Amino acid sequence: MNRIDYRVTGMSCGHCAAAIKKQVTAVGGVTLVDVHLERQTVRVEGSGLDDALLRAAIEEAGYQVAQTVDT
Ligand SMILES: [Cu+2]
Repeated sequence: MNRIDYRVTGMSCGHCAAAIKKQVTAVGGVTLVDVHLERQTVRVEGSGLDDALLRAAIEEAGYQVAQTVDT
């Protein structure tokens, strides 16, 4: 199992969180998506996670991935 944390800019409410969750959950291998609005982070857990696909999914939802957060 992998875990990747992204810093995502532009998320402001539950609708933003839901939009990101919907897109990212559709990426292969993803088992958990946890959006933290105050920290502006998105945590993704799963197996065989593809960083490029996850970033694309977040951008497709309409948000910018600023960086990956070291944990
Ligand atoms: Cu919103």
